[in-house]
Amino acid sequence: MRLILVSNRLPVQWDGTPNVGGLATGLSSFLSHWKSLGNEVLWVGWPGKSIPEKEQNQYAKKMLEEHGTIPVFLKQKLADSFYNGFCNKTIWPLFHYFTSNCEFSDGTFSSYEEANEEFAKTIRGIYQPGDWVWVHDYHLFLLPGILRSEFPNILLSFFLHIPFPTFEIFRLLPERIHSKILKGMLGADLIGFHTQSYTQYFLRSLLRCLGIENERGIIYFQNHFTKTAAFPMGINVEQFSKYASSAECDAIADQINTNHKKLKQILSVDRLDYTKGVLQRLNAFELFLKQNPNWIKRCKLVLVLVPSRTDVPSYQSMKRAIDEKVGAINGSFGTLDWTPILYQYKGFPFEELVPLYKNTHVMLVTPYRDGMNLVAKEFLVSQKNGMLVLSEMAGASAELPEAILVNPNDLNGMASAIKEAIEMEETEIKNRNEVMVTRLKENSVMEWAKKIYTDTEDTANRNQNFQTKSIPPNSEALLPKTNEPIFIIFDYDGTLVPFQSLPHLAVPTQELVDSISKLSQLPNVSIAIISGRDRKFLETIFTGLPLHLVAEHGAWHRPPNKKEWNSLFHSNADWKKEIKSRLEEFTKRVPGSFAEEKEFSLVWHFRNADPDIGLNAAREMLDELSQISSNSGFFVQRGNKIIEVREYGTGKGKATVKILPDAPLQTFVFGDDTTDEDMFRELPEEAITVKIGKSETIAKYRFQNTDDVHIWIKHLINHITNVTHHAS
Ligand code: GDG
Repeated sequence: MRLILVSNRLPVQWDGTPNVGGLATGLSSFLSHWKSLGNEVLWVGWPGKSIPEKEQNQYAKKMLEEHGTIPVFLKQKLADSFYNGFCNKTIWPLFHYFTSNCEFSDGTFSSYEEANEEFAKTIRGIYQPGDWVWVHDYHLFLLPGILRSEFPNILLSFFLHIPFPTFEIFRLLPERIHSKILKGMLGADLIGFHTQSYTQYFLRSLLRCLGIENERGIIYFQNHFTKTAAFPMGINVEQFSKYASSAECDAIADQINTNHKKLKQILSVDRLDYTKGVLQRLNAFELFLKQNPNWIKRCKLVLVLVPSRTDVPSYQSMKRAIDEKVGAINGSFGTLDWTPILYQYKGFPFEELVPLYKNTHVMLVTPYRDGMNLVAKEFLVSQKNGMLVLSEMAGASAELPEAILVNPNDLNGMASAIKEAIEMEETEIKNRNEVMVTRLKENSVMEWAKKIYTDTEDTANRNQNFQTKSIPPNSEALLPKTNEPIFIIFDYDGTLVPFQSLPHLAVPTQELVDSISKLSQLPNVSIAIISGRDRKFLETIFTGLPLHLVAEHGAWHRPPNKKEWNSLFHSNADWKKEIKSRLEEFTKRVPGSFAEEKEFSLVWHFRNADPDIGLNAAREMLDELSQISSNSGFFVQRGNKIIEVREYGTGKGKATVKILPDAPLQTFVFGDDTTDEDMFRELPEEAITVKIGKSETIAKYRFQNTDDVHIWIKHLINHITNVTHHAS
């Protein structure tokens, strides 16, 4: 299988030199493994520079041959507005909770859309069915949606490397932008986040911004399922630990250390960015020295800052502020024979970075906000006896609770954490690190990528199954095959009529009533309406029609042309009183919801409630009632924006069996809800079972909506009339 990896930047820069970053380094082991299984990899991305049009073919050829990469060519002006504009001035600050750094502009968003289209264009040129396409990060939110609309069966994953913010932050994006972002992401089969919280925030934004619900993290949107889940990115543990224990690493570590042998090393390694909280970290170090003068001349802070976005004015002024602070601390605490901060404004090769980690006693990873932070993990597998001080706001903190966790806004807390770490007993450090390292080994970057692949494939299979069941309503497969009598069963709400805000508003059109009437009068045709509705409602709606009516999920039956209702089951509804008062309590709490009482059941409706509050309360109710339902004579079932509590043994399935004549029949059954699955289950194998709508089903076929049912009824009438006509 071929993997097409898509990220804004390629693992090599425009001139072919490697691009330092978590993704390229981390994924290398997985990619080698993937290739060793006989698979191919193509990496699609922007080279980071505009390439003149006449050189593009030559350049693309060279990049493919030498690095297996496919460049996306963006004109300089577009790249500026897309990357420096919308990506770095809007999404990056907003998703890291720096709302005041955030700029909103329709112009840069248009460029963002255009750039995503350019990526799609490049992929269109190479994509072959069967490829796995894996899109990375916030630069390409719209790409999955574009690809899905062009290639409905594409196997497609999306991974977000930065945090997904809470709904209140996300909604700060103008509606036309945030809805496009969410819908774009939903084009993927799988959306991965670093943590459970980011996943929850995303799901909540979907609910609040677009009203889209999820079922345990699975979303159904535009005829397609998307799974969302947390996949904390790991590192290539073997690469780091192997090199860290090599003689070469020790030699370099020794060399670095010669001038400072007796000093305990505190280390900080970051790309220079305001999200990293570098100035605050320096303030904390200064406070630590003030509060603990005994550590003066006994420690040093190695501050590595990798230059980044150097052409952006705010980054330049941040750099100046850091330079000044380092100068001030070194000036006020330093002496001729001791400089507290060793400041390195540059990147180091891997061969020097690991020895630096290994020499370290205290590793400071204290960003204000960070999607994951791989430096913390790399340090842990490379260190000899070093303690990690980690910000609670880094995604990594969810996996590394044995580190000393700090709030980067709490200066005193940070200074105390440095003291605690630098003075911690060796055995304590070892014990804590051992647990974390074991965890990191189990969740390496290799496992991460494999899990993303298998989960994407699972969801794609689910989509495939779903697609194969879908059938047009006028299909031959849905027509009677023999001369045996026909028995048709329809559920009511969601099958014959669409849902409405209030149950009494869901009534059929005259046209539908006429169709059903016509069908019911054809020779050898019987029709049953089996619904959760009460007797009175069904009687009123279908007055005068020769139908079997079954009310309250099978509790009552009225045969065609009869006035009397028979009870199909015996009831002992002792449970109703207690449950009714519970439902009323929920109704008081959730504005817009209401409870409905039927003879053998109680229904709580939350269709008109705030979607978020309604859903949360429904989950709580389901949980609570399920706990007490055993041996209580009732059971609880979730329906479409309702929760129904019903007398035990009154299901539609059992009722269907009771009303079906004991003779050879061709049976057709239509239903949309979980309660209808009982009917599908109880019917003989030959029955034609049809599910209306999207959720999981055991039915043989699927219709998209109630319109399909209406078309089928008309189609059947025509078919029977023609057959009878030809026969006579
Ligand atoms: C995103 C998210 C998330 C850094 N300095 C040097 C160097 N590095 C390498 C580290 C590490 C990588 O860069 C940085 O990883 P981070 O995790 O900190 O962040 P990014 O990749 O920039 O950004 C972040 C990540 O994606 C992964 O999903 O964790 O939250 O913002 O691998 O080793 N490498 C070398 N010399 C350096 O000086 N060789």
